[in-house]
Amino acid sequence: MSPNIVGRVREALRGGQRVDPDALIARLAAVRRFLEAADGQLPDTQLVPAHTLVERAGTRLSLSRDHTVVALAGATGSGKSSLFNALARFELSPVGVRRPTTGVAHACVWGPLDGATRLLDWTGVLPRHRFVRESALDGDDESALHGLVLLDLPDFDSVQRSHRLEVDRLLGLVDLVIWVVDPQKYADRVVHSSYLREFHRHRDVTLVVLNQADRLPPAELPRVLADLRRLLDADGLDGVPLLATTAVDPGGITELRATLECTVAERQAALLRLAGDVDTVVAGLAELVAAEPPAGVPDAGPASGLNRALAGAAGVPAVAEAVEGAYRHRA
Ligand SMILES: Nc1nc2c(ncn2[C@@H]2O[C@H](COP(=O)(O)OP(=O)(O)OP(=O)(O)O)[C@@H](O)[C@H]2O)c(=O)[nH]1
Ligand SMILES: [Mg+2]
Repeated sequence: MSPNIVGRVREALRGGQRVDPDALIARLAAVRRFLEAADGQLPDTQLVPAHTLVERAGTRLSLSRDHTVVALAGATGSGKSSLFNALARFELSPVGVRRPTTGVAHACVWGPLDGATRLLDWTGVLPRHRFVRESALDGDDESALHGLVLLDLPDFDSVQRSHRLEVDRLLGLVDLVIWVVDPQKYADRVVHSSYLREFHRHRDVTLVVLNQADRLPPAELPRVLADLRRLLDADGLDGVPLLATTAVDPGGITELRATLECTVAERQAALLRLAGDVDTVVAGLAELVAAEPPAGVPDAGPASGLNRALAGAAGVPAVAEAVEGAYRHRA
């Protein structure tokens, strides 16, 4: 892969932005202040996403920041386990003809397991499905991927409810998602409406691969990639990196591997993921505050407390102004 492509993928993955950990922590503290100010003022049920975020972000940031947790997600048979094994260079996760094959998540850690154990405990991947790639022991040059925790997920469109639950749980935790689609099913409605579209605020930590590229006549590949790009744009995922892969050919994952090397080296994915989560929560809270002022006097103490906290959480004055405007209007 040329340095140019690596650079472009890297730029696309973080939208040219870096997340400053202190700024992120300050925004999370502001969400916490908002929740304190909103206690008893706004309906509890509407505050659940913000409470969940504060809890989850606190845990993720307290666990290893040297690791990047990346999930392979997609429909059954798209080739998630095959890509997992190809990246690990070992047959770690069974690939089968029976569908669906993978029922619970499998994990592979590059580098020493010690530092990643608590992180893996948090993801809930069972110890017997955890594997280690440690270059010092196996002699391969895997050092560029040190810090990667790769997860092979079950199928998200599964006939098995337990598979879908496992996928949804893990998609809420991981730092970056690689969506694996194949030439036959890349346009399926459920992939786009139930999943990809939901991730539009996480564009910076989203990567899409068209796997099984070898099954397409070479002349067809650009057309299918262009069609998939059009669908991704419609999902609100314009600009996300889109790569073609062939899991059954060692040369067919070169770009994907190089992209993961960049991602791991930058150590930004966890922060970008959480920043996207804060954006999502703040957008929901801004609507809520604008729609429902606290009981009693609208712009007195509690209201300005909420505004100040939300402004801090938003990290952008525009949201604070919009919220303040809504209060003034009601007053
Ligand atoms: N030709 C070709 N076959 C592939 C490729 N990737 C996967 N396959 C085959 O596609 C089938 C499904 O692959 P899996 O890796 O088990 O797919 P999966 O996404 O993990 O499926 P589930 O675990 O059921 O969700 C297997 O027979 C693989 O050998 C590829 O790039 N090219
Ligand atoms: Mg599988």
